[in-house]
Amino acid sequence: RELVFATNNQHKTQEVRNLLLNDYNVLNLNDIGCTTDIPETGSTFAENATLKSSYVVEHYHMDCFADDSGLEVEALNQEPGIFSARYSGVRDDQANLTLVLQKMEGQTNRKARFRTVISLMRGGENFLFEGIVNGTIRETPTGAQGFGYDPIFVPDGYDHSFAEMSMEQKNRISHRALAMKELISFLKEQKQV
Ligand code: ITT
Repeated sequence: RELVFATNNQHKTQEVRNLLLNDYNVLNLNDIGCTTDIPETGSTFAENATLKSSYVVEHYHMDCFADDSGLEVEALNQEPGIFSARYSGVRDDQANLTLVLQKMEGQTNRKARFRTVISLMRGGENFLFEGIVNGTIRETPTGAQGFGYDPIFVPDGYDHSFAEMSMEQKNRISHRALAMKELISFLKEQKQV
């Protein structure tokens, strides 16, 4: 069975493929020949996830799901939030992460969370799933795995940043994994109907 995941992000694709391994063959935008950078003009994760999933339904007539996610830092009024991919003005993980660290200099409240909202378009209906992981922002980046803000995010209850964890470890606790868990149980439930 195949499931379309409306993303251009290779890291997201890998994480999600790993989670759906036994159930679905996951096709991303590249795999279905879509080279558009789908405009994310919404003001919430849910709106942006829905814009991405709806684009595929409209142009490719395929059911699909999309993930919109980001880092919310308490001391920065929940920024970068929906602007996570281009916080520094450009799509550059290193520059974005550096900007967060700069803004957090001298800040004692280091609480943050990662949030993912997934929009699943099925038979013209939109279903939303959310995953959140709480943690703190490191003073300096550590680790080389993962992507985005992983080197500066330490999930609560752990001493290591997401970038110091294997994909399997991150997939046991991450915001994306939690949202995917909801999506997977929804898909399983639906099959019984
Ligand atoms: P698609 O829209 O094509 O899926 P994207 O990278 O543009 O890919 P988003 O619009 O959802 O994805 O932006 C999310 C940004 O938030 C992403 O570029 C990272 O900088 C950050 N981010 C999201 N999930 C993350 C994770 O698990 N670890 C680290 N950073 C993450």
